[in-house]
Amino acid sequence: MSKPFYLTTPIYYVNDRPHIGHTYTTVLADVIARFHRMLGEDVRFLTGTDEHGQKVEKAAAARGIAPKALADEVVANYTDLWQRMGMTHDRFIRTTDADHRATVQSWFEKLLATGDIYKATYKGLYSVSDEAYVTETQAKELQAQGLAHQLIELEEETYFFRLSAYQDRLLAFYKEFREQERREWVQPEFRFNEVLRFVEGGLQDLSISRTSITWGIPVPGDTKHVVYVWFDALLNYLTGAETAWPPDLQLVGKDILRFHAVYWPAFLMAMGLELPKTILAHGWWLMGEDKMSKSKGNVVRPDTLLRFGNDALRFFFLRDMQVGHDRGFSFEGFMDRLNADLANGLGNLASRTLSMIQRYRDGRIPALPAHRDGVTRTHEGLGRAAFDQYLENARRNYFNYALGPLWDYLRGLDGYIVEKQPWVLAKDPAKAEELDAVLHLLWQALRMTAVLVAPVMPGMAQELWTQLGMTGLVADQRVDQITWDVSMPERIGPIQPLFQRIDKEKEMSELETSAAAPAEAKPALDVPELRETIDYDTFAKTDLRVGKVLEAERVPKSDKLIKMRVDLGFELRTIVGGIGKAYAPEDLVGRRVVVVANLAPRKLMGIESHGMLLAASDNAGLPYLVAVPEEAHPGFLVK
Ligand code: ME8
Repeated sequence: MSKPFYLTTPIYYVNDRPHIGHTYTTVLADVIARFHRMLGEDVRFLTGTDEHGQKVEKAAAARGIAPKALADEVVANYTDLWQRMGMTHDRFIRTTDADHRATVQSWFEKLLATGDIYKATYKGLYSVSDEAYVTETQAKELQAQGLAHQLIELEEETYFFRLSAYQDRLLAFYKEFREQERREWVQPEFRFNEVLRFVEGGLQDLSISRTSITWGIPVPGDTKHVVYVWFDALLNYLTGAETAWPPDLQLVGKDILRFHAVYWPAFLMAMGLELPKTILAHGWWLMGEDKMSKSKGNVVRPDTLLRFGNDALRFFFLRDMQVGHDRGFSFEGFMDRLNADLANGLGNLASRTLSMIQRYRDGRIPALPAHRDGVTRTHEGLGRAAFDQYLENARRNYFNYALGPLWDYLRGLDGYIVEKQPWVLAKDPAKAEELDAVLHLLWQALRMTAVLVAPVMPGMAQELWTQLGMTGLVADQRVDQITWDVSMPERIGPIQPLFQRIDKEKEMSELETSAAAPAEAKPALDVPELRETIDYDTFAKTDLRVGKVLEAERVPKSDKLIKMRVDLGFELRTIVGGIGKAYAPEDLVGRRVVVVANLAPRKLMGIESHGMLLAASDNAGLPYLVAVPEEAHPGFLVK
């Protein structure tokens, strides 16, 4: 038996909850996993979390909790989200899992024995955010970008991996792959070129242990050292492989391509293991010009978008992102895409087709008539071409190029309906065969579309499948064996709209959370008048404090009020704030706020609120909480 198709995502750091960047990678992996299952393959799909290292140690220290406690908390966020989104991974691996620790320690020992790992002293600049030493050139670049504070000077005794010894073998491998297999080992092509240039620029040995931190897997026999987080992290793909080695496809963001396309294959060469077949590096979801990141405070959380449905989010991700390139995110673009392609587009075509079959044929699906005219045959041909193109591009993981032509084809069918005017044909008994041909073609096209899009929109595809009158699971179909002449059910199923049109204006006004649509929603400010002048003493009577939100929940029956437990350093308070239209409770937990601490308590919907949060407010009255840097502790006075 052939080995399973082995597919991996990066393992995510547990210093932050998932945002749509992480969600995108995992969705893409899940779509590919489902697609390969529908090709009849056995699939192993691995995802998980990267829990060791300085980044996580620091994030935990900032919260005043143990790294493992932070990891457990964030992992619960990930596993809960993946479960709600119906992800089909076979294992969620954590680098704190015992079997992973064993993998890392045993390979460390073996490579030490072969001389691929050796011990020496290292001095250099280290980037905390990248968890990596930087070269002088890289340090200069970071300084030029005003990011010098991320660099620290480290001198330590360290274990090195003999990366320099693999430069030629790596280059030979890349070249041979290109020439012999005529494929991209790194997808897309231009990213492969970046990797080649990097390796041609020369490789230095890589420090793979740390003495500056304790949160990591101890180096066997030398426990002053912990294993470098990237050596630890990359080996997760070995721990989680079971019988599926080597990986057929490894998905990564472009930010971590170097680790996967240079260090990782070098480690594997040293281990004498087979290399992955393909590394796919996708681009970033941007907010404006910037990468979405917690430190920039511009992240969009998946739950904000999941309100429109899991399938809708998956479709948007796959359809809008050209794999390999960056893409700016906007709520407006998100809603436009769903309205155009799912409410109109597929949704409209399905409801028109099904209701015509209902109305003109009493729900019975017409068989393929012997005589079809040129127009109908043309659309049959266009359909075959779009379906073939879909399969070809999906096999290469380029779903945007699969979905685009398919949706062009569906749009063409709208034109076909207009041209054929079934409502006119229905009035003329002599045109019955022509009407049958139209209805049959539309039904067939929708049935095949349901199969093709099932990996992308599992729920909606199944819904469509059932409405078309098909039985069983669409996911059990072979996506590469869809044919025109299937044995058809007699009747269609009950009809329901596939996707509700989104009321964009209403949503835009409701969605303006801190993360939402920064550039789009700039209300023309109608600046309130300046209030009367006061002296300092009057101002100083207001006791403003830094607080930290520990818990937050909506007040039942109110869309505005959120009840919070806030740590003021010297005491815990219950504060009810009217910020529920702009903030979700889960976005508030952990957040620092400014509290008017000496405001007399008052009751809001029966709950005593002791204090008030400072927030700016726009014309529509939407609040924008005043931000406080993470370094400011609860209890600090604001003046
Ligand atoms: O790098 N757009 O973890 P991480 C698209 N632990 N994708 C994005 C994104 C964005 N704006 N932001 C993040 C790590 N991602 C390491 C990986 S693997 C052995 C160790 C996605 O939590 C993208 O896939 O920083 C990126 O590679 C990954 O999240 C980084 O997640």
